[in-house]
Amino acid sequence: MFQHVQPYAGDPIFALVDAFNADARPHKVNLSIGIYFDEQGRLPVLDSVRGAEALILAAGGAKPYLPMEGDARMRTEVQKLLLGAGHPAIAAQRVATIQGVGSSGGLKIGADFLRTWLPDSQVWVSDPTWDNHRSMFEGSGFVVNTYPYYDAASGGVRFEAMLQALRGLPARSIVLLHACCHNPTGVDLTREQWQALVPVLRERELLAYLDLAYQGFGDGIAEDAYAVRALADAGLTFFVANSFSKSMSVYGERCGALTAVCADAAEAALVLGQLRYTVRRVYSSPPLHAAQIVAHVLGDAELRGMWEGELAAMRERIAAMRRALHDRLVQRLPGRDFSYFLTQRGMFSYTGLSAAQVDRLREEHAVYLIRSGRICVAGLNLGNVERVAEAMAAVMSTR
Ligand code: KET
Repeated sequence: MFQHVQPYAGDPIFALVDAFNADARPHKVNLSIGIYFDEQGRLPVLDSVRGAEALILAAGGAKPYLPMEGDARMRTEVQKLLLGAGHPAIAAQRVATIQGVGSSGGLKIGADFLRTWLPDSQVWVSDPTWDNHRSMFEGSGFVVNTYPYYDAASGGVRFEAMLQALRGLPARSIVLLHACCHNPTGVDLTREQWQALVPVLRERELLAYLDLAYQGFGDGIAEDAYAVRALADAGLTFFVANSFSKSMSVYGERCGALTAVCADAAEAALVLGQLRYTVRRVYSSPPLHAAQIVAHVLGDAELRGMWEGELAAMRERIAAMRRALHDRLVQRLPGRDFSYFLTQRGMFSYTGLSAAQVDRLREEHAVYLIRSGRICVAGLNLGNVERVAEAMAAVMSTR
């Protein structure tokens, strides 16, 4: 029956984590997967999340099904977090949100919905992007193309080439955009560039699909939602999948959502209906615990304040690690430009290391990163940054 099934080579990110876990060298360093580790190298449990879980337990712990679209309080809080409380799009009821199974679940439900309702469209992702974007949209039956994004020469965005590519797309093309903290490069559009993108999206009738997986890890909660708010302010119709995996350190709980900002309330109701139906056909309804955590952390004033402080601390520690790695590399390899570590945003940095250099880092130095040269800066701490800088300098100086 299944002898024709093709072997699965494994996911490059998860496979690297497995290899790291199996590595017996005590000095090994994990800079692979996008997970925030604290200064002690531990996966933190936030006090705000512990507080939410205490409230959930105290409430008695009944476990009913959630509706297909998820928990109402969670969905309302997500809209306020993305758009800002009191955004006119929310008041106009032109925003439809479903709870996801992580942001991946939201992305995928959105992809299935779009495949049904925009069957002639193709998808365009940044070059490069998170590998799973392509897999997910191809899995939904889309042809996935790339638009120019990262400029290796300058370490910036090829913005003119990007705009030109988008200007040439057919109407209703789906354009996947990283709202902040671009994965894998750490290089984001500026506010001016987002504003320059808006008329192109509108005039070419493109559907922006924002991925907001790292809200709060760039410059702040509201700051990192700039793109979402800019598109909503401009009256565009667009999708945004957002994640709490990183921002609340709740990876395995699968906390996330999908939001469609629509033209008006009637359209939002239609979209919500079909998103619910898509959910019903795939996994029926989302996880209860995830919804309750997010609803409490965002909605209870005390927990919210606590969370904002904890998120700021994570953001600041990552920024400090960027500086620490930068300074140590500059010391070791004077004359080279490492300023990209300081200007890139979020958990990731694109180091420019070749796949061969990445292999040497892993094999000779027990430093694990993705073969694209992406490092997860949140895996650095004061106990390992020296060693990582030394190892990087060693492989960089023998190109
Ligand atoms: N979008 C982006 C851009 C992203 O980097 C991730 C995860 C997700 C969505 C999925 O998040 P979640 O809400 O947990 O479903 N990225 C890291 C982990 C992974 O590959 O799954 C990573 O790039 O390492």
